[in-house]
Amino acid sequence: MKKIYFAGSIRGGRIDAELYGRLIKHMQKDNIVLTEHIGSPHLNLMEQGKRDIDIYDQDTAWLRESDIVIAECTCPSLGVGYEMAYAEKIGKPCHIFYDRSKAQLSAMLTGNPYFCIHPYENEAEIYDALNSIL
Ligand code: 6IA
Repeated sequence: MKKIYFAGSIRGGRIDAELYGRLIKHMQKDNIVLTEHIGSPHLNLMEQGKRDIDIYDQDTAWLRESDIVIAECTCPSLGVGYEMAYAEKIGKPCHIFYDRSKAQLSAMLTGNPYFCIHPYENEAEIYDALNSIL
């Protein structure tokens, strides 16, 4: 049972929110996902009233608490990019998934051998990879 920090786009765009939800559900079968709100369809409403400083403090605390960081990076997000660099800085294992038919990942991630990058073409490949990682 691992504590997982799952990262996915919020203000960068919610086009893949349903995918995040399915991935989180899958990982929650045998693990704890600290960031399960990332998959919520009601995030816009939930976001109201939360101060950015509190979001930052909570998320960086969760990053430090986590055993592993998993990111879905098909939809580009500055926040997710920041979290990847933060995870590297504190030495957390970091796995990055993206749909190679829809996106080109930043060279700042693909060019850094620290990250385990998983380009995929269909969703089933993500579950196979997650099963062997976790
Ligand atoms: O730049 P972005 O907003 O796309 O950054 C997304 C990333 O930053 C995610 O991986 C999150 O971990 C983190 N993040 C950004 N906004 C929030 C947030 N908003 N809550 C938690 N993490 C966030 C409030 C929603 C909440 C009340 C459910």
